[in-house]
Amino acid sequence: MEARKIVDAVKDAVEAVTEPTVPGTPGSGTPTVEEPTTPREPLPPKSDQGTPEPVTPTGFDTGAPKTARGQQGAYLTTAQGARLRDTDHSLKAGPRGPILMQDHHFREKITHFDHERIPERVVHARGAGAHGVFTAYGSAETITSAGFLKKNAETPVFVRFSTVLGSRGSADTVRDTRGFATKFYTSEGTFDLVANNIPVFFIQDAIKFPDIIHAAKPHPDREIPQAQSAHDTFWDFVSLHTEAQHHTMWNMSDRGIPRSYRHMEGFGVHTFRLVDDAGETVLVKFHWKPKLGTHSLVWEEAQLIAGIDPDYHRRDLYDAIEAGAFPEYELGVQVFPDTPDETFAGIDLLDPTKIVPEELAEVQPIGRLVLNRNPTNFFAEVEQVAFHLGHLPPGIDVTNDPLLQGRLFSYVDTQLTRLGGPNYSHIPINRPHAPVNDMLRDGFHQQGVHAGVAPYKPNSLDGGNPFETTEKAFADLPARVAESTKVRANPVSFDDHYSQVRLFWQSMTPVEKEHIVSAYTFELGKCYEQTIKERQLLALANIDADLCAQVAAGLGLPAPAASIEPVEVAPSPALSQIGQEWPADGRIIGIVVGPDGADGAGAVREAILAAGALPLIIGPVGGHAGGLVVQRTFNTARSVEFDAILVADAAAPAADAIPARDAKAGAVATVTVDPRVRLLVEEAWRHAKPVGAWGSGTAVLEQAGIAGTPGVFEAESGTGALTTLQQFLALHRVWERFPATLA
Ligand code: HDE
Repeated sequence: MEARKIVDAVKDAVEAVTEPTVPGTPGSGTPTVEEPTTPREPLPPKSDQGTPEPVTPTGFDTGAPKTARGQQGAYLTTAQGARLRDTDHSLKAGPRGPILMQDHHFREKITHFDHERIPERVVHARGAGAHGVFTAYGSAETITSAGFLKKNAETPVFVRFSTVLGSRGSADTVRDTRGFATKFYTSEGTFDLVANNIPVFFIQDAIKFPDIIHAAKPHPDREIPQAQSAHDTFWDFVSLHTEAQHHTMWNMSDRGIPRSYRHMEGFGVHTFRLVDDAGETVLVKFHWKPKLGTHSLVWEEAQLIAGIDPDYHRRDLYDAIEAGAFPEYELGVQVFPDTPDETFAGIDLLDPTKIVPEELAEVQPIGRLVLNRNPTNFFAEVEQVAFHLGHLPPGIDVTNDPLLQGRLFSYVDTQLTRLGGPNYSHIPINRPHAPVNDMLRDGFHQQGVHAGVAPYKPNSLDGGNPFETTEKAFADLPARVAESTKVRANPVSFDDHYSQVRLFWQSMTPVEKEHIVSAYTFELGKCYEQTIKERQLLALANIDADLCAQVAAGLGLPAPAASIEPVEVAPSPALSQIGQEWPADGRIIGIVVGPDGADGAGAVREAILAAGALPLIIGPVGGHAGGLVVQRTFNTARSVEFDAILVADAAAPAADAIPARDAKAGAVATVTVDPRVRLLVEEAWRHAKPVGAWGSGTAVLEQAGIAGTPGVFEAESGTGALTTLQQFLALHRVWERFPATLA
């Protein structure tokens, strides 16, 4: 498995007794203490990094080496390539004099700097991206003519994950929807699957998008709160516009706080239409299934991480790729007959607030995505990538979903401002890998040097070139449009706002239900207006009386009665995240050692690496502990960084611990264990993570008062502890530690 490859490299590095290669090391070389002054070639990129393919703006392979970008050569130059003697001092009239207007280097440097920022995305501003490859299984060949879905076809991709509400610098682990947008550079034209980690959306008609986003973004007067839905305007809108209730419950569930981008499903949300070689069509919904299973944070953990490591999800993605634990997802489709009513099992396929339960239409796997290269430059790749639902290759088409139809307008429109004009497809990350022969000319930032004199059709001056064709061409399907009257209205079938929310609620396990109740109670508890809370309780009453009663109790309000008769629904177990076993690839395990290391800690570290997970040694201070390199100290470690803790030493207070006052210790600790280590295991325990110990480390479990509880174990040796730990990690968390009260 790929996870092993670089994990092995890490191992080799450790064996060579140099510092271990910890994912996230910034450069590809070891810096010197003195400023280097001898001219030298630039350092190579890090081995985990990739760049967009070197193709021209018109999609041709340039044959240029992939590294021939950005900095080249030993000497600093101006933007025009003239070498520079000095970039540290402006040109002045004497050392104390004013700066001279003549200083063209100063002006070029500062002017360019002044314009380094571009507008952030109005939604999905905060993101992280990676390159990868998509390999088709061939199972979709019978339903689509798309070449990239033919058996074993390999297509380069770029994926951008994102949150929706926050600004570019906001924290990763906020409660929010996540974007999962994939650009497939197919040889028949780029395909963008611009998906979310939640299969339904807040609204049914694109014209409501500014409303939901204005409601969910920070309040316009004070611009708070940042990147979260726990505020009055959000709940004001969703409680009035009740078609938002389904998406909102997904947000309130554990899906709103994923453990990582590697542990997230993705959904195309809308129904798409696939067309085969004979022109026959089917309707489909796209699903991404993560190899590692869907897995979430717990709320307190998410909140702590937002402060301790706001970059948690990006770091996880980049570190996992660098460590060789390549994120993997399977692409699947639910397939429906393309009937005139565009309905399946009574569910309107054009309503983006509805799912089709997997039990009714199985998700059929059609290919595998592996993310295997980090970006080389965030701005050039992750920031400038531009997705659009209209990027469709032959074989994939849209439907009349009114949300989808509006998106077909919005994405191009937004790029015009964000990327400064109509030529954003010429930016390296957006360049198609299919030959481009369009007749789009000129405009800001034109990168193509178009030959010919006749960019119009028909022409004879350029020999009539380029020509229209029906061969492998995108076809606008002759889909039927019902004879109708112009109206501003939705189909009647869109009126049911509650039955599928109830379906979701009833498909949850008791512990998941408990999290949903807490999330509603927390978010509504943060609202100031009583009316808004009461109005949202009315919506909850229409979803489920128990849910409503629990939330109302937490808010100290009476639970209202339902205003509609709740419908009976058949639960969909596929919606739950709990109850299966998953690989533990790339999970992070902290190993607490003492000043001299600990018996068996080195062997456990190696065994964890060999299993494709990431061990981090936590020692009293930096440097070495026994033969081990300390990667986190008692001072720098915090439980939320780890999926599990192994304690190999009794962890006496380190020199810098102030047991009675250490801010991280909370209450005064009984002092034979370092207060920060005690906090580490206590928090891991609160967050339902496995905690194991061997040797003198078992004393820490005793002192933390958690010994003997579910998921807390003592072992004879380090390797014994690891075996038990793996069983717990496969289940993601130790939920039985906290018996759920809800049935
Ligand atoms: Fe988007 N959305 N969206 N959206 N969306 C944007 O495009 C929009 C919707 C999604 O990583 C914007 O380039 C409208 C659903 C993702 O670059 C903008 C409507 C789904 C991303 C836009 C929707 C999405 C965006 C902002 C209602 C899930 C991030 C910047 C009709 C299926 C892409 C940009 C990236 C980004 C408009 C609804 C997913 C403004 C009008 C439903 C993953 O064009």
